[in-house]
Amino acid sequence: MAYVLAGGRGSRLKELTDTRAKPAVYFGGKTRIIDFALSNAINSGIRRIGVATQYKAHSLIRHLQNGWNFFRPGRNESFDILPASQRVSEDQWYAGTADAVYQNIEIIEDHAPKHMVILAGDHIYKMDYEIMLQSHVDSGADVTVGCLEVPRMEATGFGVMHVDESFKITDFVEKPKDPPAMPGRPDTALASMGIYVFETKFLIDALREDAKDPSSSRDFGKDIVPKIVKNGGAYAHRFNRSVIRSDNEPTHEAYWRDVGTIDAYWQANIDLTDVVPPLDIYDRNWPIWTYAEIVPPAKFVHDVDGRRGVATSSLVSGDCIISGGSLNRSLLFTGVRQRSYSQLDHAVVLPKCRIGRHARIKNAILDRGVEIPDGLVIGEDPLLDAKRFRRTDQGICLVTRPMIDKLRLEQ
Ligand code: ADQ
Ligand code: ADP
Repeated sequence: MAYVLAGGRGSRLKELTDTRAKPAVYFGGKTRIIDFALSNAINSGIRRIGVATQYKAHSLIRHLQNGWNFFRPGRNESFDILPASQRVSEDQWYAGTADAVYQNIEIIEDHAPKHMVILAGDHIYKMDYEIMLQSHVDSGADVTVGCLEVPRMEATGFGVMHVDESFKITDFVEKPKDPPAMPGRPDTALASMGIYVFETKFLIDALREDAKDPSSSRDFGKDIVPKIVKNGGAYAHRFNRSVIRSDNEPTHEAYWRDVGTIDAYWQANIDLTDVVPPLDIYDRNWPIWTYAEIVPPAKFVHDVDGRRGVATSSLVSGDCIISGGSLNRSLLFTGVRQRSYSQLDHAVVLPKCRIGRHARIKNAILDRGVEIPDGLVIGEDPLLDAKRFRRTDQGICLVTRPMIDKLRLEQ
């Protein structure tokens, strides 16, 4: 059984997570972030899935009900959406990630899976969990922690570990200020991906034990995993470093992104417009499942001179109409309308946005349903942008509906 933790706040994504949890944030043109973990589970052959939700869960739950409701109990399949504060007591939310599993122990016992794969619902990657499960069985570990190498200075936000030659974890620190390096590699640290494999019985015993400890914060990374490391039962599983792309070109860097900040989110989306992107979403052997509305094709209409109405190096989803506008290195989600003489450059445009005539937008993220007034310019005047929108130090502007409403009132 896969158990997906999807309750985090994702507060570093600022206004993008004002109305939706991070796992429900749109990514890659047609999908949402959580679709990656769920698709990995499906593609790995897992047919029992639970999703623990908490903050701002409405958009997420609606997405799960629309798109992930195809499991058949009669074939030993199940899909449980498990919102916080509704089962054990009315006012008790999930204290931490371990508590989000602990509060649903009865549901897990009901399904009686032999193993549990605990996943995070907020990372972009493609991974075969069966290989990790096999390595868990082979090593006889109590817990197997998915891990990858990251630059040491970026490891402060992760669980960081040391392993011996057999990949047994000898040391684990959650979010260290000064992350320990890998032996002989001063600039690299081995970071936890926040995904774990347990035998179910072991996991339930560990959760019940942890629940008795009043000093515990009920978190996998802070409490459960460090205790098992102390007892010598934790092993690391290195995320596959060489993957074969759909065009049979092997790539050697395993793609995994947290997309936890506006800059990282913008970059990971824009990366998809590369000639050969590091993340292949066209791989028919590893489809990313999602809920997709039934929509007509994208349409391109040229302007009177016949020069505009074009997209270059861009991804354009269904139901978009580019009528006399142009876009380059941009990604349009479903149902965007872009009108004459407007220009998009390095723009991530979420569903149902409208781009008015003569608007020019560069290095920006437009949240769902934003209507850009005729002639608005974004990405050319840093001071003005910072006043009107959420502008990052790297110069990326996040634009939301309330920001545009405010702008209209002022003008
Ligand atoms: P963090 O990144 O801090 O560390 P955390 O906030 O614990 O992750 O969230 C992990 C996952 O659980 C996320 O998918 C989040 O949405 C979800 N979640 C958080 N709180 C929840 C709650 N109360 N109820 C339900 N779901 C919840 C973890 C590990 C680190 C590891 C990183 C990798 O602790 O060791 O390095 O993930 O990103
Ligand atoms: P602009 O103001 O940028 O010129 P419009 O929105 O008036 O753009 O649309 C121009 C052309 O785009 C229309 O004449 C039509 O061919 C096409 N178009 C616009 N909206 C639709 C629609 N809803 N369905 C089909 N085609 C459309």
